[in-house]
Amino acid sequence: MRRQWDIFCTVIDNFGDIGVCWRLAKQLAHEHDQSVRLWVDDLVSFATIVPTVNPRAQQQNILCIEICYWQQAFVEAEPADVVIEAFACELPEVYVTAMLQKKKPPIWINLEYLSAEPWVTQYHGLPSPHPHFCLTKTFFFPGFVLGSGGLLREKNLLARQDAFDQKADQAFLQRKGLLNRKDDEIRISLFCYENAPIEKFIQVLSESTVPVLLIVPQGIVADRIVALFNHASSQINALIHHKQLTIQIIPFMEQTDYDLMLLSCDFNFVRGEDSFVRAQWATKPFIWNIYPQQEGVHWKKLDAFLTLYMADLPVEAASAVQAMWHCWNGKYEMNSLIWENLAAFHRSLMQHNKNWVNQLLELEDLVSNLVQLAENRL
Ligand code: TRH
Repeated sequence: MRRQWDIFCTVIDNFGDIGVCWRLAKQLAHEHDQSVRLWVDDLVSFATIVPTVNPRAQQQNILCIEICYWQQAFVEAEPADVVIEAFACELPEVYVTAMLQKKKPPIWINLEYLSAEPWVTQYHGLPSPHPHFCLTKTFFFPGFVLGSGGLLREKNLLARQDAFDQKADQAFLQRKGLLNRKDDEIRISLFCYENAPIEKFIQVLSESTVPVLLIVPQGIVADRIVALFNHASSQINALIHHKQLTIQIIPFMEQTDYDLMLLSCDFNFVRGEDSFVRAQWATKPFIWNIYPQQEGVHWKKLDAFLTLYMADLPVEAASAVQAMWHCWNGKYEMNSLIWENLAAFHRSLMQHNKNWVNQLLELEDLVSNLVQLAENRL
């Protein structure tokens, strides 16, 4: 049944919050024929990953989704049938009051951050009554196992990935101005936080026995790399050559193109939540830079994922993956051996990732689960 959905998204920092909400909005509208309104408090960040977004428009329609600028002074709006509060962003007071005034209060869902920790299945779907009003929020936890809310995955994801053959890859490289492939080259996309051992890794890559192309989107990390080489040219589109390593700094891509880049590269360094999930669908070996949290609580999250992901991985490959991920997140110092050990398992990791994806495909996708949950309660 066609329902009205309101998705509320605050951009805390970076692009993950809006990245997730945008995928969610598109899937709800295009695959489940739902009427979607997306409230975002930072249209500039949104326009960085979706350039058709006009950062100055209070209200606009893109791909059949109504996008509204969520201002501090919230304009009154009729609440939808289902309200998604993404990542515990707080709903505007006037909106909550309007929810109360509806004959049938909306289904209110708090979409939480993704985690592989075992407690997720216990908390997924739990109700939380509002302390003052007669409204109940439901906690929705994405995850990698049965009993969690699942992962964002479009219905045509696999077909689109299959269609990305050599010819499509070539066309993609040309369209984005990326360098052509060299024989035996290793192609790496690098998207990470500042806490990753970037300079050390660059040193390691430059000593590689085969040519390496490192593709880096513009930003603080790219700035650091440019500074490392005292490179004179402008940061965006800079090409830096050092021994076996070529670094190409590129403009930040539109989200749909970023997904293609993950398919195009041999290794993907990803971070946060959304690029981390997309790298898994791409099936190329990936290295996760987890969003650092206070008191190191992110380590539990990282190791919980490794435990699940590596359950069927032979021990040598598993320890190569773990060593690289731990180094990349700052547990030990990075060195060539760590990287070479991991790179040596490229082929077996490709196979492992296909199996991992097949395991994930057995779960219902996040948006189908969300629609189901809402329908059950409406
Ligand atoms: O930007 P992030 O660091 O976002 C993070 C996480 O969501 C984290 O959990 C949250 O707490 C924090 O923000 C506030 O990394 P993430 O999640 O991978 O999101 C990046 C988005 O940017 C993703 O949708 C992919 C997109 N992207 C592009 O569209 N083009 C690009 O060139 C690149 C590199 C990324």
